[in-house]
Amino acid sequence: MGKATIIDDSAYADLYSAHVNTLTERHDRALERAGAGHAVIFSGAPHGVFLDDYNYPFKANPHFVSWLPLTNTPFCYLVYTPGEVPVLIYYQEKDYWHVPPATPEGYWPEEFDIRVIHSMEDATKHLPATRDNCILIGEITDEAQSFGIDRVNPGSAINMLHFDRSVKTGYELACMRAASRRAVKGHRAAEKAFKAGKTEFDIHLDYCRAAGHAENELPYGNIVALNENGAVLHYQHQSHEKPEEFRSFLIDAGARVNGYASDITRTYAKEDGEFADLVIRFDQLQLELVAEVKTGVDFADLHLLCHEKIAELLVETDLANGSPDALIESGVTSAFYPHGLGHLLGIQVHDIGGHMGDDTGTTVDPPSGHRFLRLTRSLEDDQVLTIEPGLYVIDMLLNNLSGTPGYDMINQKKIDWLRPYGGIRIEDNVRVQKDGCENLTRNAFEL
Ligand SMILES: [Mn+2]
Repeated sequence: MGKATIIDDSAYADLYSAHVNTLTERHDRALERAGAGHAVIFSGAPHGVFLDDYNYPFKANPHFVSWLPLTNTPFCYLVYTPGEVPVLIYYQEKDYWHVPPATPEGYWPEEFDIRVIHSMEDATKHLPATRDNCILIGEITDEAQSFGIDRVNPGSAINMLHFDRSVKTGYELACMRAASRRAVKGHRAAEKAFKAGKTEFDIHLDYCRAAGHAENELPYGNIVALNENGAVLHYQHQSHEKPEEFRSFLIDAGARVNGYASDITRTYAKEDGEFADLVIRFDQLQLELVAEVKTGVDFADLHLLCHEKIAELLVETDLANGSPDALIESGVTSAFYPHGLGHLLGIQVHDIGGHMGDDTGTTVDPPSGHRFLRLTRSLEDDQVLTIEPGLYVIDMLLNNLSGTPGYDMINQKKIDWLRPYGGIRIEDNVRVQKDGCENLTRNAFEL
């Protein structure tokens, strides 16, 4: 991502140095556990398209981005040695086909000893001489890029870094608040475009323009779904066709600031009426779940609480009948709500480490019957995660209930009413605190 005009860098300068200190402590511990003296973190290499001379959009190594707000600089190396200023080997290709990476500037360069190189082979001069005392962190597809370092991504160090990364520094929180604000500009434009009767494709373009993102800079492909399309969880098209009737609109779209993502979903009704009321009711349900977020809560329990709330809502709206327990055990709630309540968020949209039990690499599986739950950890201060309950008419899953006790609990007539609206999902990004949480997304919408 280039420098965005809507972001004021001065806000980060005061926080960045403390962020680097936290990374320093985390890498000291990781190196100690790995029994190594240096961490060499590779920014990544572009991936070429089969039988073509183009590359896929570049995605930087998240370990590299955690140190530096550089999301578009391939073939760079960050060398960390405990007690020393980290060295950035900065590859500025001499290239007249492309614009080479800019000369380092902004709030971050003063934290590093920057060595600009113009040819990749020159990286070797700046790497620690004792390669067997190094670990390499990154995706290495060409042996030449490892410069003779044999220990690549050792679990002893990587697990610790992944586990720690869920807890955000003040700098990261500032970036993520800004990422929510940036996405909200897009969401407002998208809502307006929906109300004006635009196609999914045009709503998508309005979103990108307002968020100030080219498509490749988005943290994930926008989900822009009118009517029935809202029932497809990862609906991947943006139709150029105008539907005959506009009933509902589900948009799941985020933004990035300094490499940190937001991930926000909203659902709108075109007109007042029963579906609009259901969206309001669902918004309350989502806020009830957000209110449960605080330090020490087991996220898997929160996901199960969401199923209880969905069960109550199904009965209240006449979509199904039965006790909450019966609706959950028979798989009815899972048919209407077949994904997890949320996930860790950060540099990656589904940030790594959601199933980790501790920093050694043990994992905690989701509860049985809930294999899509991406977060099973006990919540800690300053973790950032999403809360995103959903309710959809997915005929494939409802039909699977056929021949089971659950089938008699669902009300086909009411489901027929809801089907043309697709579904509802409401997703906020929240920061865990001792006695509650900071809702980055709602705060951004209130501005
Ligand atoms: Mn999400």
